Amino acid sequence: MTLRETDGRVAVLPRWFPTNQGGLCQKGWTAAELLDHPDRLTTPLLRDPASGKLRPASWEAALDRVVAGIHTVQAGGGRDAVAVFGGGGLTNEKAYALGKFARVVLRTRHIDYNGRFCMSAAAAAGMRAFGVDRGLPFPLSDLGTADTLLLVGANPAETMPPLVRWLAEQRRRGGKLIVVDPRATATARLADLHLQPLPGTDLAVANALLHIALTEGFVDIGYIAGRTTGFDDVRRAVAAWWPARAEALSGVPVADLEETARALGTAERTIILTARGAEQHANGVDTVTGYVNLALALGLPGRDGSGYGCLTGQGNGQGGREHGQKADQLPGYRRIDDPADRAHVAAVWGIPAGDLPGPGIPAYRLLESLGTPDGPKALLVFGSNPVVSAPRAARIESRLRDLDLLVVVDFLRSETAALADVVLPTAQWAEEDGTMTNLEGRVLRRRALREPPPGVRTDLEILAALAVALDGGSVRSSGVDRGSSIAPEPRVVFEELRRASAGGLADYAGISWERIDDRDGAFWPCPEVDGPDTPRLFADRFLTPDGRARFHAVQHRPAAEEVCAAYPLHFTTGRVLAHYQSGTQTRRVPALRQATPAAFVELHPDVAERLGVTDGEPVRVVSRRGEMVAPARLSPAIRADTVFAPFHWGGAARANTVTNDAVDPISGMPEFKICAVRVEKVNAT
Ligand SMILES: Nc1nc2c(c(=O)[nH]1)N[C@H]1C(S)=C(S)[C@@H](COP(=O)(O)OP(=O)(O)OC[C@H]3O[C@@H](n4cnc5c(=O)[nH]c(N)nc54)[C@H](O)[C@@H]3O)O[C@H]1N2
Ligand SMILES: Nc1nc2c(c(=O)[nH]1)N[C@H]1C(S)=C(S)[C@@H](COP(=O)(O)OP(=O)(O)OC[C@H]3O[C@@H](n4cnc5c(=O)[nH]c(N)nc54)[C@H](O)[C@@H]3O)O[C@H]1N2
Ligand SMILES: [Mo]
Repeated sequence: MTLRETDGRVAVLPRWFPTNQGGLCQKGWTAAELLDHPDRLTTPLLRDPASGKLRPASWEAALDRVVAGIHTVQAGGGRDAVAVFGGGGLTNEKAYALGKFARVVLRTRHIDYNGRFCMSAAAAAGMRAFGVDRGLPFPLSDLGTADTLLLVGANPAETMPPLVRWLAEQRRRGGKLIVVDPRATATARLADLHLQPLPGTDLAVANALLHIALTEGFVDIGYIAGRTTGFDDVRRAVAAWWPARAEALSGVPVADLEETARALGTAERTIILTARGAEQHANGVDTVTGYVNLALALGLPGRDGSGYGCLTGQGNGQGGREHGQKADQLPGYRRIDDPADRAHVAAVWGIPAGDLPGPGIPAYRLLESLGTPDGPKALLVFGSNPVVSAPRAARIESRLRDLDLLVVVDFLRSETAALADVVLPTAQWAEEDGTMTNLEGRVLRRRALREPPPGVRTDLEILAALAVALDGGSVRSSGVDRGSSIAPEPRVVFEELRRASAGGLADYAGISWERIDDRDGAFWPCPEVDGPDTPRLFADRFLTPDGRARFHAVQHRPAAEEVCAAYPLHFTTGRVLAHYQSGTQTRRVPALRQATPAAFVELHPDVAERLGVTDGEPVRVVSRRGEMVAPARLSPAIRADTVFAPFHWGGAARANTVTNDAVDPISGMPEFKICAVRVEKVNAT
């Protein structure tokens, strides 16, 4: 988008770009309304010990409080007593600086971020199959030319509206769109075929599709032999997935499974995409792997106009997962437990490799450990609102309250900021330069329109100031200048990021801000300034050591929590068009609030009738963790054994009070998309 400021008023204008072709969604059109919003934080806040309230304070007093708090907890509990929590909305520069700040200045192993709740299942599956994790290994426009497009657990009509033009283009050219979702969403209504499985059964569906592809002879034997390893195990694993068995588990009719397998297997150009519906499960990595296996068996990845991809979520959901805010990661997708990777990054950072901490722990486990005897006692949050967005959120809220020091850097008073000891006001997206990497792995520039309001600092300025103030305390080690390790200027940070990522999987070495400006961004890997970038991966080889993609045999597992007499319904969660994430931003925009003023519980009319509930009447959704209350929204579009709620609200309507905190054993992804509940009429008790 382009922003224009006239007489102090900022207008949003759509901009033509290869991905959106001038399209914006309602949240884009209204995004500038928060820049001068009355709720905007313009001064640091400190919790007053006497009243217990947050009170405006000077930057000096606020930073002093942060530094003293960090020194105290590290003196008592060692370096790992401080933890950092980041976000996939941060620019590449900020994500990189945050990881460096944790490892070089705080010297803690504890850093992770909200992408763990978002991209981690697909990321882990992509790494183990292809040797790299790039959401789409091809440009988004390929969707428009797909003859068959399968969307599994994705609702882009509400979550990525500008993408819908590619679905329309695909349909216009005669392509077939198949959507897999327990609800007949706005996206499913665009499809030729809608499979409506029970939540948590996507892997059974994938294995049955591959079973049918094998039986009917759609698999690409030459591709499997020439470009992959491990197919024999997968063939054995799917042999027992007769379509009727998958139908019994998922409720998807055999005829629909067969139609899907044939559409995938006979098309010239076939694309399979997953999103959070399939991924946010305690078996998320295996479920994605099931669809990757299917794509590989059909010979899709690397074939022109075909492939597997995952629809990446947040504004910088891709770049945010590449440059070191993940517990086990260093910039450029380097691994913090790999000696050569540590040596490379330590050299760029000017510290001995031995000074780098080891891997930390994934987001939910980190949040759950806060304030416990063995866990961190201080937490710094940049770009997340876990009080609303973490699974089993009441427990996380109480862990945050147990901390000795909670610092939240935000431009609004989020539910998490409301619990903080120190809140630091930061700049918004229109007020700072930087880069973001989109769902195609394309690095883009974001230019500042204006200065932040007086009294507000950027995230980088805050990190730089903290580094200076903390140096000389508990983190001092001889001969290393940690105080000046974080540059406040985004461009300086980007230049360093290029060097730190050089030679890594996500190699930005050849990408300069000028190069991005001159063209429509640049796709990583891009190792040479004068060399090409990489819009398409896998044409000749995969990024595994032997260049072959790896099949992994995977089997369906039941949800971590199954329905029973006391909790007879399946509960799943997700998004609505008008709101974004934990809602901190969109709940404050009048037009968006008007579009969807409050949370709701989507119920099938048969369930409502059984409960004696009418449309709009408040209902209580109860799980073993807790309950939420919101008006019932009756809809025949949802399965009768499943209820749905959006997660954009806090307080009594917080869906995450109800969700289960089971996590995927490989990725740490929480099971946001299924748990067992009962629904009650509120005035009945
Ligand atoms: N309006 C809006 N847009 C957004 C966001 C937002 O908050 N609001 N957030 C952004 C971010 S960070 C992300 S990650 C993306 C997410 O984008 P999506 O993945 O498209 O969003 P969700 O609504 O979380 O989930 C998609 C669908 O999964 C379905 N689903 C639930 N359980 C299951 C299941 O077990 N199997 C299958 N197959 N489907 C299931 C839900 O019914 C839902 O329609 O959206 C991005 N865009
Ligand atoms: N039940 C359920 N829960 C879910 C999901 C689900 O589908 N169901 N989806 C999960 C997913 S995919 C995601 S991505 C998470 C997202 O959930 P959160 O991590 O809570 O994401 P946001 O609401 O975007 O929180 C960002 C916060 O940081 C602030 N912020 C924005 N930009 C910046 C910045 O540049 N710097 C700083 N310092 N602050 C900034 C915003 O004002 C906001 O308060 O929720 C997860 N939770
Ligand atoms: Mo996300």
